[in-house]
Amino acid sequence: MRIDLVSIFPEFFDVLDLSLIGKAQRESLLSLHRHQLRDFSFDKHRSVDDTPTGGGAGMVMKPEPWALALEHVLAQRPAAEIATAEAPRPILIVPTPAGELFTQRTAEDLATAEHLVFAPARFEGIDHRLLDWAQEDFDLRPMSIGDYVLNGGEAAVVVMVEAITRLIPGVIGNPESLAEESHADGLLEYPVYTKPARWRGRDVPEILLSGDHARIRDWRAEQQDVRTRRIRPDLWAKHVVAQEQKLT
Ligand code: 6GU
Repeated sequence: MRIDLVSIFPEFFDVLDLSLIGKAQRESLLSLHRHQLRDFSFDKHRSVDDTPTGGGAGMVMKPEPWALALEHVLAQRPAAEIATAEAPRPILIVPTPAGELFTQRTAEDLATAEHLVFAPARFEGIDHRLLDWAQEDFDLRPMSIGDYVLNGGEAAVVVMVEAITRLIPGVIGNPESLAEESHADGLLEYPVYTKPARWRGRDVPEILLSGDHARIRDWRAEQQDVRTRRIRPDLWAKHVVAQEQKLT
């Protein structure tokens, strides 16, 4: 997978060189390319923002530096990837609290893509005409990571890139851990324990020491249900509907 990150703070993405995502890059499972948006602004101050047309608070990102940066990204693609009729278009993810909610399902879907481009904005957002323009060459996906406001899209990009890339085959050492974690099956994960069996007067649930794998599996499933009902009634309601649909 190729990922391009365009931002006025490309250093923000240095964290993606750490740990498993860094290793995935060194193993060529993933290639990350950072771009400084200001390199595509050609006025004296390399400015990328201007006042909002129609008035109002804050500043709006100008469309032209974004268009030049995205054209640069398109031109950099290896020849084999450049759109022949069947080749999939790059997906352009624009982080915004006004976007579609990014979930584990979104991450699973995007993990199969060849080429993702992230365009995190600062200020009040990007001139809307840029988004119309970009649809000629990209599959446009405005995305929010939750119902709260960040100062800019960069932190959201780090979240999305981590959630997506860990699903690329080979990035996580033990793929079984992906199947068992929270949200994989629409429920929260069961509680986990390690040695010693008694720690500061607290015991591991006895069943986990029983060696009875069928009962352990049932206990864990029940813990998932109990937790999800209590902590995330919204997820539980969806789960119940999905189970009913499976039965009919
Ligand atoms: Cl994707 N961007 C910004 N700026 N704020 C957000 C967000 C994204 N998702 C939730 N809040």
